Amino acid sequence: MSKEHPTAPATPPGTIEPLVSDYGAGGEIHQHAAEDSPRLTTAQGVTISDNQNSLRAGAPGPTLLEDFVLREKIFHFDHERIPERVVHARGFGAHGIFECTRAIPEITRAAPFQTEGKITETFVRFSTVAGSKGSFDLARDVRGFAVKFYTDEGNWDLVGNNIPVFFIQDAMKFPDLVHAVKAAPDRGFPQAQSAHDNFWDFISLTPESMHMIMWQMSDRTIPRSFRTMEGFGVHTFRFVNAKGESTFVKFHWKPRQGLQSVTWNEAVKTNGADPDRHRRDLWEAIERGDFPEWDLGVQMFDQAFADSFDFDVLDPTKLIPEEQVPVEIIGTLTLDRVVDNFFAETEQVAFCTQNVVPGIDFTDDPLLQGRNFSYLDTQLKRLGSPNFTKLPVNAPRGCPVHNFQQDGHMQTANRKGRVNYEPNGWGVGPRAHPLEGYVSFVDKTAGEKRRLRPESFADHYSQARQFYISQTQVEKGHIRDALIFELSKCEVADIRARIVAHLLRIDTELATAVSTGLGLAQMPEPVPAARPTRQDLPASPALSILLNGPEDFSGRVIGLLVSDGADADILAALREAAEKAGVQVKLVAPSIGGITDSAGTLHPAQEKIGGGPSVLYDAVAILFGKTDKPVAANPDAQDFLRDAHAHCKFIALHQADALVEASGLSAMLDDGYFQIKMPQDIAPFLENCASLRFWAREPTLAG
Ligand code: HDE
Repeated sequence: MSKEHPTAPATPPGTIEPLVSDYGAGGEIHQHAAEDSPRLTTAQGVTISDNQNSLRAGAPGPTLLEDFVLREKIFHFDHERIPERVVHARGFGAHGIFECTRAIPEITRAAPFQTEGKITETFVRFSTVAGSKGSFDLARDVRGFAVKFYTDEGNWDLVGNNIPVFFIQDAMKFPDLVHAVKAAPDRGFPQAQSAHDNFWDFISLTPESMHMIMWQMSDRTIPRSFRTMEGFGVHTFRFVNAKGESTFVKFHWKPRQGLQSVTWNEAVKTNGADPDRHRRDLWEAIERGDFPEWDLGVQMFDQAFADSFDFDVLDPTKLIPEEQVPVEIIGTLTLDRVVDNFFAETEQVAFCTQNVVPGIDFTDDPLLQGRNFSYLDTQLKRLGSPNFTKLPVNAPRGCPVHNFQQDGHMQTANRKGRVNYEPNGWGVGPRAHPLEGYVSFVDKTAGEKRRLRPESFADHYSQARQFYISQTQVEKGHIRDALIFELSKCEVADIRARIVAHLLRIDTELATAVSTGLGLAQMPEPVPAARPTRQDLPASPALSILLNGPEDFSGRVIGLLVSDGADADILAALREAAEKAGVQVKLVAPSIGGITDSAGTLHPAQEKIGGGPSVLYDAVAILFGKTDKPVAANPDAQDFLRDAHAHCKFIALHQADALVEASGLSAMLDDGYFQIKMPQDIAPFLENCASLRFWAREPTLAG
């Protein structure tokens, strides 16, 4: 254990010996450390005698400039912050391992895919895009899904998102896109949202964004958890084998937990109830050993397919439907370790799309090419020195690093000796290796030097339509509602109309519904389009969240609202059945001290009513004692039930009639409700929970 940074004791805070304080003769406080505790020191290693009082000339008297202990402590504190990421500022990281489940050496020589069973260490950072570091987790926003593979042949960063396409086709537009979505420069708001004029103004003038907009307005941007979302490399990359032959590849992360999102109303309320919802969820899952897993899938294709495909595979606003090129699983990522220190790891991790290893190469996707400049550049600004590659979270692990790069701010690894150049006649130092080294795929390029956008990038609406028609009715309704919500936040009526003019190119029914929802005075003309929208592209079920949900209810949480006298047998049976199913039960009670059940057993609560609203749970159960009237009158208890109802959750009830009535729901009980009369009634409730929501209720909520 380092003397400088002792790790926290294992003993819980309440049992730690308090430091003894007393007033000395001069009125100053002395603190006596326990003899065996490590000494508190300055950064220079000098033991500090008093960490509570600055050096003063008398009492009261001026503080002395001479007090180097005080000055050093405050100086360091003053410099604790580094610039937050210009996008993806709010993120959460975890360590994991990648296991190759299908070796593909004939296709790529990339180290992680050479042998079945091969393990590669990884670090993953999930993020929102638009909000600042201190914003809330459930913003309607794209999520970053960045993975660093510490391979045997160097670091490979697959810096992806949870949506397989992007807003723009050329890096040139990125600063404008980001300026438009982030807080307006004059007022500094709104924070972490796209529901404002600048964003929609930009979008309305950027037809290529319409495919991404369909995804962004879908529930993909309000995931239930980082654990329940997909990840995508977005661009077409190249796999390159030992012979130098290339295969195009698109990367997919498929969550073994199944896809799951929340509803918009739930997201808004969750941001108040627990702004750290997603990071807490990931932390808790890993800490309890319920390690989240994703399969790595690849869509592989050759130039002949690229030439025959309806769209340009280098256009990042397009995807290749899985039904057309199957996603082949080649490995599994398991997140099994939380970070030791948020700053050192999550904050200082530096992903760069240019970090590739032999076997992985770029394509001419103009967005990818621009990113390759941006990431290295931004890390220098953020981390302050080109030596950020030496930070433990960024340093390669599976291979040595030898080069003649030297000096610079915060250098910690200079070579010894006089030789710092290559080639040198001293016979010292590393040399390049033409066979083992990274060789770019040999590609012919020719063309006029011009600022241009290829013709093949010109169809902006066909895949937007394809995404829309691939959704279930419920999901289509959510896209419509999201558009109405967001555009209703735009003060300029013309912006609303301009978006509807784009929607007309995608789906008339959607455009009409949005126009009605916005109360547009008249339907605008469709925007002029470079290409007509193709009506013949088939629906792709892989694009729906609801068609790709979990197989069971494991990894989910039931919120159990209880009161004193709750039936002991039912409570025990629910807990037992849930545990068997890998489901957590969290008790929400009138007081955090808990309740006493009908058998007289005390059950401590995890939340007090109000602190644990039902938005935090995947399903709810209400288990009251015989005298539940006072709890039924509690507005927070009523919100608990009303929200669970409004969010289409499955609800189990035992002796909860008074609450149902007080919540105004007596006439609304449907097949998503389960009356628990005896312990045996729990099984059907839990079985139904696997489908996550009782969507049949949704139409009854309208108005
Ligand atoms: Fe990024 N992006 N990006 N981006 N991006 C950054 O790098 C950029 C794009 C993505 O958890 C920045 O370290 C440009 C697409 C993720 O640390 C910056 C363009 C995709 C993360 C940057 C794009 C992404 C970033 C800010 C258009 C999905 C967070 C801080 C040409 C495939 C990584 C940083 C983390 C972060 C630039 C577009 C994903 C400024 C110029 C497309 C997941 O370098």
